[in-house]
Amino acid sequence: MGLTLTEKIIKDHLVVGEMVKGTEIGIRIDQTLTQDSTGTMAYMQLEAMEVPRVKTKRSLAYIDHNMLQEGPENMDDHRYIQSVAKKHGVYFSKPGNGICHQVEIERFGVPGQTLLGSDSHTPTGGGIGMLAIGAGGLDVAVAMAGGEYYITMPEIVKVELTGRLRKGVSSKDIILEVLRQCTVKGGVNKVFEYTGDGVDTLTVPERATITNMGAELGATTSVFPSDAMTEAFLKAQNRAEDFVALAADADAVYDQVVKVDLNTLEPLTACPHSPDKVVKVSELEGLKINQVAIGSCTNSSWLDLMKVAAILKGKTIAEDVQLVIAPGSKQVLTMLAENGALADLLGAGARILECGCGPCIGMGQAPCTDGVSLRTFNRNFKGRSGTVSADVYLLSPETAAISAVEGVLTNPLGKVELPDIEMPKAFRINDNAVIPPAAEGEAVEVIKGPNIKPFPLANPLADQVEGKALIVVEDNITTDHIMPSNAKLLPYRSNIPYLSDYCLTPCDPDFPKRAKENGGGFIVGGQNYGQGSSREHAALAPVYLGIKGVIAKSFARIHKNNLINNGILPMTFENPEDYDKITLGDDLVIEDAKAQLEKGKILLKNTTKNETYTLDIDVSERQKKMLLAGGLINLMRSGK
Ligand code: MIC
Ligand code: SF4
Repeated sequence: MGLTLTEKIIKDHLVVGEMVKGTEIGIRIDQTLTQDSTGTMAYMQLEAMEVPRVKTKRSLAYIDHNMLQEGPENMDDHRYIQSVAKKHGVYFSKPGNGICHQVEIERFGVPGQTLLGSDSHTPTGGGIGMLAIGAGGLDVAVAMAGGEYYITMPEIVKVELTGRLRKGVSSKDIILEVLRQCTVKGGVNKVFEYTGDGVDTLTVPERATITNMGAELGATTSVFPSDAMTEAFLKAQNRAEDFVALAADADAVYDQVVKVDLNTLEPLTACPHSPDKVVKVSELEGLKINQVAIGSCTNSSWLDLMKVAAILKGKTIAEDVQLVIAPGSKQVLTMLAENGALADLLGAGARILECGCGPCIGMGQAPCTDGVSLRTFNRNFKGRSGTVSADVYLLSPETAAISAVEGVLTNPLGKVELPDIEMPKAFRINDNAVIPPAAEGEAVEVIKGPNIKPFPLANPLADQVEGKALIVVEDNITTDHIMPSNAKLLPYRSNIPYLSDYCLTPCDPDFPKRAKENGGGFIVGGQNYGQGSSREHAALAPVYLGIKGVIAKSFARIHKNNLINNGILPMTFENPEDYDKITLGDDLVIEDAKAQLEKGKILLKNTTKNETYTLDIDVSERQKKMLLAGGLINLMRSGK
């Protein structure tokens, strides 16, 4: 029986367990990446492990999120990350060099290697044939220290692309179609592997758009084969030596099949407030808009912005529309400047932002009150743009650009005449914003600003775990709800005590106060609790507030791991109807918690209602040890 591409890469990296679906396996990690808003915690955790030099083939620290420097906090974080990277053997990508995932594809991604990143969109690397996975900072710190990364051996979904996209339809529409079919919880513990003759027609940056937004499926990752397109891209990046041909065997067996016919695919958009609320652009055509934002790690490549420039050339954006564009990298922006496309963007009235995440994470450019914002990004959760009343639609660069001109949501099919844009034979290469680590790290001084506070640690698991239900929330709660991020809060990513006062406040402004007054307790959630960002802060802030367990109908993968790594019990209802029986303020008790954890079944007593619910705690033996010790760092310190 043949192997899928995913299985081949896993087989090459397997260090613990066997490739049996649904069981826990440990894989060796070749490369890691961090970004600034998760990086400070990850490097503090690495420091706590007392490992002098990273043991990966390459580790990179990018600065791309916290770039609005209103006070000293963000640059203090940059300085800390730069110094700690230099000391411990990590390459440092300076602010302005670009968004981590875009730069990784351009300059560092190697087909067939594994990449672990403290950012949920790390799977972007699947566009160049890597097995690239997003994780919490602590897992990335462990990988830097040479430890394996644990995943559930995934089911493999075959996504069969047939035909060729029409002009005006783009790879963003492909991933929106997959999201429409599979939803934001359809990918948990699955890898989406792209096959079919349609794959041959897609360039690496187009593939990267798809693997990037595969994160919104909740998938472990997504991957494309490494083929002639990959080779051409690597050659053009002057990295021909990194190429290796990779594909699934012809007789590979898949667990699920998803089909997309590129010939008939139409421009699509994800409506507020979820990336899977996908409809055809034609169904909403004419919707009045206020803002268009082009960029993010999904759609900020040279090819994307060349298409935008071609649409905007010689035109003027509509009077009532603001258009902002954040190019994905210094390479992209330099090439647009050199070939004149930048002048076309500026000529049409676009505001050019620096190369970084910017508006995608609410770092500026918040829309107006009740504003309609069209974005080429990957997430449109309520409030993420910085304006709670705004409606954000996710769509392709082509749809965004033509709509900016028309002032209303416009279907690019038939409306735009795009020229043939050929991929460059040679990209503009200048890696002078990537600072290599010191040859000898000992002498390097790590500089920590006053806003950088130690991360909290949970207590070892008690025999009796008790507390109130401090909040009861609905399905699909994101880590943006649990630990909101915006221009005001991002500067405090290194300061959990400060951030904890905002924990879950989009759901209930009184939650932090209530948690503190009661000395901690439980969170009760619905399906897919913790989807979205990998931010470990969504576990660290609850640790600081004394949260002992989260009881949900189901969990998103990265957040569940973050809870376990930090000593919070992730429990699911055996009987989902029990969710409805718990009300805010109920007193909950787990007796004999250690023994119950061992069994993997927990009886939760609701002493207010005099009821008992059966909960599952689906964790491996390795994870049980962490939960008993109060998290991974405590476990390591105890030497067990
Ligand atoms: C995001 O897109 O939500 C982020 C900001 O990149 C996060 C990381 C973070 O919260 O710092 C992610 O995707 O993991
Ligand atoms: Fe940055 Fe947005 Fe990509 Fe997250 S999704 S890495 S905030 S560009």
